[in-house]
Amino acid sequence: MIVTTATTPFDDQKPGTSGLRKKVRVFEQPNYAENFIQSVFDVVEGKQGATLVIGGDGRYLNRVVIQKAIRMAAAAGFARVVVGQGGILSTPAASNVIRQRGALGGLVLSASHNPGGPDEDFGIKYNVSNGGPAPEKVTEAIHARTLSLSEWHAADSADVDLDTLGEVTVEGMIVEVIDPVADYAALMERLFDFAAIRAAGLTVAFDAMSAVTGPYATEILERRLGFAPGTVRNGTPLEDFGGHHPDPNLVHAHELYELMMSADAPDFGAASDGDGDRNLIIGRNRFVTPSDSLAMLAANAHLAPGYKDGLKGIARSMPTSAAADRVAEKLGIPSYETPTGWKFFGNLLDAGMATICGEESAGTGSDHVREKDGLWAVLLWLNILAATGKSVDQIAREHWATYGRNYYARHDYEGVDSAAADTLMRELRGKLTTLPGTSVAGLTIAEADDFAYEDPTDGSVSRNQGVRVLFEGGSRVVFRLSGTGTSGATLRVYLERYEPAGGSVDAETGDMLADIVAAAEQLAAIRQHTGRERPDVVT
Ligand code: VG1
Ligand code: CO
Repeated sequence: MIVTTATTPFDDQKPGTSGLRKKVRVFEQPNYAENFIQSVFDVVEGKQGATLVIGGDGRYLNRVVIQKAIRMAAAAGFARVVVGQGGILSTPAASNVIRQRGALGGLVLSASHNPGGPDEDFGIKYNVSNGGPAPEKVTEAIHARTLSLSEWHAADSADVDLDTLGEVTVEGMIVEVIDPVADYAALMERLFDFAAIRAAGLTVAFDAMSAVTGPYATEILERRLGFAPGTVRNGTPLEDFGGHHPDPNLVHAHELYELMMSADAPDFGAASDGDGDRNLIIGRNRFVTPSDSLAMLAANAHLAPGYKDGLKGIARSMPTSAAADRVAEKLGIPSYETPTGWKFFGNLLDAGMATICGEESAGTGSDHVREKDGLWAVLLWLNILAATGKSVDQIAREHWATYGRNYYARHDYEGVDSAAADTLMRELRGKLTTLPGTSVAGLTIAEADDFAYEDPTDGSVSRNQGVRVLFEGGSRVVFRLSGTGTSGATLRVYLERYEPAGGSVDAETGDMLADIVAAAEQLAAIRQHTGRERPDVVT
């Protein structure tokens, strides 16, 4: 039986950079998850007879919300729900299942790199039929629907056993519980030369951060590629990620970093985030920034079977360093600069305009799915190391000798008072037109703007995507507020300095960025607005 429940709207269900993310306590309010899911189903057309994919990163509330979503999908007219065993699907694996199954879309339950547990974060994101996050026009329609919702519908059925593979029926709808790893691992075997990686004799440390990539990495790295047992660390997904932030950066993955800088370092180290779409790459004694990793992967991708015919184009988000642009230029292919968030890459990938995409926030991916993909980046790196016989350090040094180096860092100020953060951004925006030609901290400002993007495939325009101040000589600072946080505001300050080939390409990042850090402080009065002496996280 389908039951209709009366509800009233919540005024805080606007999806951010990557879906709706809130504290678990917020999601636990009566009707909260149901209202959002109903709004998604009300906006999405073509549900009758269609397939919906559901899975998440295994965090606290994952199973509860999956059961709700299944009952509501049955009421919405879907013919089939495909769900990962145990409720598990990494974000890239969910994207792959949507594509492979010709599904109408999917619900990806995750708050990604945010911590999990009863007092931490949860999230729901809707992905469309290409496997990618819903574009802005869809998320805007979902938000509009949340504001007028008055009822939601669900089958009056018992919980589905998510741990047993196979099919059951809920109110006439088939629920198929699948192995979350198999299709994804098969895709990776098609893209990369597993035999060459196996034969290369590399040693690897992969930190799954007690999050969703554990089962994927164990299957692919330890079973299929034959790396030693123990290669995958923290490989069991936990509802609270062991109390840590599953964020693969130098702060939260510091144990891996210390290992990779030590005398016992293996050849290659990597980590992924809560939902498996990010990657941190550290070679023996060589950290690679995500922006550099994107550029180095693009420059060498042709060495992997899946990319042997070359790339059609490279896309990066605006705050990501311009290192990848130089590779595109050398390859004679177009480069694209998009707003932050993977949803802006989908159209370029669908149109065959870009093959590889990336973000400074440790996200890299390609047209094999429509999400960023942490293990994909790890495997492409391993394929490149195997094909060249070079170390990560050698690849990095040779890259900088050819292209020059984009020194890069991001400074995050977390949990800042929202009103103060808004004032900081408003004041910055207010003076943009007066900045060009002036000097700050010894740097001359060439241009300053608020980034806007016009999608070349459909002409849609996204404004106010971050304040950029470009200095003469190619350095810059970018300011924007995070769209994934769940309490207060997070100010992100992105710092970049270009050093041409033949220049100081082997210096300390902190030294090379010192004047830009000083300029950022003067431009935005960060101390005055936030009361902070220094950033909480430097990546
Ligand atoms: C952050 C990153 C952005 C990324 C987004 C989702 O967004 O900066 O590059 O796409 O997280 O990644 P924001 O708005 O907080 O800066 V994930 O792995 O959290 O899905
Ligand atoms: Co993520």
